[in-house]
Amino acid sequence: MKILIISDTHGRRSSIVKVAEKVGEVDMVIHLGDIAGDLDYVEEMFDCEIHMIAGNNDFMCGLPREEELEIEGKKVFITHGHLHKVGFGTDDLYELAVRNGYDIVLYGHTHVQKVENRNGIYIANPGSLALPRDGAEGKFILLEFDQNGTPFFAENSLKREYRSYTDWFF
Ligand SMILES: [Mn+2]
Repeated sequence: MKILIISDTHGRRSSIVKVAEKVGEVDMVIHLGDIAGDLDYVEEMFDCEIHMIAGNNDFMCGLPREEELEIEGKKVFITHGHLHKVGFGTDDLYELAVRNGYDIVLYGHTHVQKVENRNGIYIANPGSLALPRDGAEGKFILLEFDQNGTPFFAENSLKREYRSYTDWFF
């Protein structure tokens, strides 16, 4: 199962087009907020299961602020992050994960790509597809699982040839 994780597209549709062209077919898309009106556009671009949540710039869009998912037997929590002080780090999210038994927490908002494994809990931010603060190129993550169910986060940018677990190990 190949999952595209994106965030903070802020109305820049070209970034959504670029990532769709780059990754080709995926099994699921998760958008972590600050979509800025492009909900329908995201739905159009990908023909698969899509989960989107509201960021601090998504007003009256009808999206949930946060969502709990089960993916490949893992308990996954998705949030934009502005309600969890992510500007100061991921301590809040980590504590939330411990309290609720989440295996994986995905967030955005900082526009900086970051994957952490804190005592076995994965906390990952794909960065911003449109307005990265960690370089010139839009960032995204491809999430896959190996046969033991271990998640594998491939940190990607729009510029580089994309990397995925399957490409590396098979
Ligand atoms: Mn934001």
